[in-house]
Amino acid sequence: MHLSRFFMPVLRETPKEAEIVSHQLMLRAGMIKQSAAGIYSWLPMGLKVLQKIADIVREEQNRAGAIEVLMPTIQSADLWRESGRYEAYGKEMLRIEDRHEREILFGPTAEEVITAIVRDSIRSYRDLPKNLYNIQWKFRDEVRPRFGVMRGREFLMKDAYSFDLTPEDARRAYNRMFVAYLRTFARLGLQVVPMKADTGPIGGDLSHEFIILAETGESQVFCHKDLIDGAIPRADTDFNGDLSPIFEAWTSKYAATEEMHDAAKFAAEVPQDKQVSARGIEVGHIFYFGTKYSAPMGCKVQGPDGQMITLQMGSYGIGVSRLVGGIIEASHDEAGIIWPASVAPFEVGLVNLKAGDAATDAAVATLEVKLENAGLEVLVDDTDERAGGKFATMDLIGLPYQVIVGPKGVKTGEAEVKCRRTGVRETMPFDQAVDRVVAAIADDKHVD
Ligand code: 5CA
Repeated sequence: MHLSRFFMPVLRETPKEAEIVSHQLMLRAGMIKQSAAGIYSWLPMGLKVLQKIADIVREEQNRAGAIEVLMPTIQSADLWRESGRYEAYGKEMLRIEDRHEREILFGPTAEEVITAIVRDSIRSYRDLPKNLYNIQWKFRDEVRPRFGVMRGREFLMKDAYSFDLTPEDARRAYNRMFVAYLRTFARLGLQVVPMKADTGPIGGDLSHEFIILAETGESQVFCHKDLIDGAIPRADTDFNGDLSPIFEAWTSKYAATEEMHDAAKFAAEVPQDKQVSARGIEVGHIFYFGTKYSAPMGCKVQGPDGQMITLQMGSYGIGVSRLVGGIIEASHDEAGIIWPASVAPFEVGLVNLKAGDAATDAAVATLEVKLENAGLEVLVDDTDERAGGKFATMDLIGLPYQVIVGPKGVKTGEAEVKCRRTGVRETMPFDQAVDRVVAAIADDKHVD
């Protein structure tokens, strides 16, 4: 992609309305544009990141055995009356009336929709277990939408729903999602701690929030320090096997959100030098709630000995659009964003320091082809802005590597390679620059 033809409306000034750094940087890097309070358009740079995050979430859901569906954004009020949640959900639900004066709503979550699907299509215990997920826009009429995409009103969520015959099977389903989440967040370049959490309007009594520790987090959290870089399960983990040792390893040490925090227990269980009390951003939340929806909605199947059994359910959310802001909160410096390679909108920024100079243009074109043939996504800065402005823009948008080519280097056949994260710059022959960047990106993306 050539910057001169792309659409990346960067801002030089920090917008006053943005309180936290991720919101400021997303606006400055031309990733999003607010359309109404808590509602955003995703511009190309933002959309690319959002899609890459969704793809990683999808891969790890599939690996764990979940199956993708796509449910509507608009749901019927009657369905929510079946579970008894229509009145209870309160003002966060956007209630709409259609032309026939039928009550509909913009879904804030999808337990009712999925429970009706499974109720009407699964008859026998032989069809279980099932875990169905979708990545779909949700709407919650938050009292105080703020921090850009971190607390929006319209936001993209991955929501998965598990259906099992027994509570023991449901616990296994819970563990599969728990492990999938550890892998998902690690691949997104995040250190995330699962913490005992309150279940709120979703319900149930077993629940974990997956939390990024960051100063701008909306909630106070408490945990054992060792959990901050705990062991990430490998890709070849057997999701049909017993995952409880992994669950135990991560949950035997203290970790709780403010609502679940027990100060006396924290003091007793965690040595003082291991006590972490910090702000956190919730990027995922998993729930086991048994028959809360399946019982009132009549979601049951025929069991092995013929009688009807009400299904055990859990639900598992990831804030896909919130993660865009969350990753920036966790990874930036004073010059701008520092994308982990796995979600970077482009992997390399190729800077032409003298666009219009035939020899420099030719060298840049050759490098572009070589990098793209190696499988990398390249953003070529072919504009006629001055060098200082180009460097500032590249640092702001945070691509993991920059390859800088000017007339001097062209004479000696050399380019400068800059690693955005470390800031280290090195001059080397063109081919070596390509090899260096290709190897470094592969290395950055690698998670066992
Ligand atoms: N049905 C369950 C699980 S699928 C559920 O809705 N869970 S939730 O309420 O915890 O939401 C799941 C995730 O969506 C949260 O962990 C959070 O990352 C994200 N999320 C929730 N509200 C917002 C919001 N207003 N803006 C952006 N992301 C949000």
